[in-house]
Amino acid sequence: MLTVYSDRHRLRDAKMEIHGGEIVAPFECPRRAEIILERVKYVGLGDVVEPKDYDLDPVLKVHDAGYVEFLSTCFEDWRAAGMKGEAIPICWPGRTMNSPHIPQMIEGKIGYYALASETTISEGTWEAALAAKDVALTATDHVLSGNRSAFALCRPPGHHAAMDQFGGYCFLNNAAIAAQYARDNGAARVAVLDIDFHHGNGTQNIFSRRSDVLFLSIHGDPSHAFPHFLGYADETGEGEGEGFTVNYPLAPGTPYSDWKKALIEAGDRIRDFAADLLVVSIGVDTYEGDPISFFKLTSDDFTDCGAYLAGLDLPTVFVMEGGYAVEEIGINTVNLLQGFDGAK
Ligand code: OKP
Ligand code: ZN
Repeated sequence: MLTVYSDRHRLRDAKMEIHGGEIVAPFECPRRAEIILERVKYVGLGDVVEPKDYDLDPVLKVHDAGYVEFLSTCFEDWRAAGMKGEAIPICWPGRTMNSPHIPQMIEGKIGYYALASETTISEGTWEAALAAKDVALTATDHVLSGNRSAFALCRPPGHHAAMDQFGGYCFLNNAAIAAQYARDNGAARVAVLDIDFHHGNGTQNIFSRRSDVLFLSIHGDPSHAFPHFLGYADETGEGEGEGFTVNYPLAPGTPYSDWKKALIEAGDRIRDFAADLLVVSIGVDTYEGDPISFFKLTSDDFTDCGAYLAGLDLPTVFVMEGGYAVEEIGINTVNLLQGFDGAK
């Protein structure tokens, strides 16, 4: 399988995250992508190529223009306002303050465009997010031109990024950008299967009113896990998109045997939908050793998962999302991709 990788991901190198009431070094760190790349090369998964450059058009198909403008200027605006550290939201238009007004002052503006406060916007974050989008689009073009699969080694991840909100380590929604690009370049029906431990609230937000993109997510029950407010089984899509959002929230301690039942149900839904192309938001924070998650998948389970996905027999774009057991992230991710390749 081809891997698309850019070392511009290193430009996303935040110094802080708020976690457990403390300021800690971010779980989502450059080393994650380096270790995955090392493993790709070590096992000889396939060629590794640089991304091509794409403009903002595919981004603006799924994200709000004001949001994209905000992301591109946030860090300089923050510094211009005299702030010393990384840009971080501390105040939101919460449930009792919903308003269409967008503040001009950066502290208000960042709150308007944020859905969580663990994630800072640091110098270089926007450039890294742009590169991640190029990685996802290059992998998608590879599959649209007739190849069976490609691996977009994206960093930072994307699936929590909504039409106009960042958070959960995500800024641009790489998987949604890829799915929309596939729609605009020959695929009439696209399925996005999100197997990261966390619910893909951003991808759901972007496609919830659409019947041409089926979104499915298997994740930690939001009553016990981030993103806390979305990912329940009763979210099934809205309007024309009713029936095209499918959520599988699973309990703390879920082992692979139960996780796979949800995977098989999701696979059946993808078959019924008759997708032309599959985007997999691949997170390996479902691993038993993940420091911020609560499923019990083993390294070998990822191989089995990859083999199952190959059985869906669809052109498939893998888009990297989470996974925070950094020493094992390469083995777990590449096991899944090798499982897919080995099953063909
Ligand atoms: C991003 B991805 C830890 C709570 C979790 C955000 C998690 C974002 C995960 N203090 N905070 O889906 O892997
Ligand atoms: Zn995750």
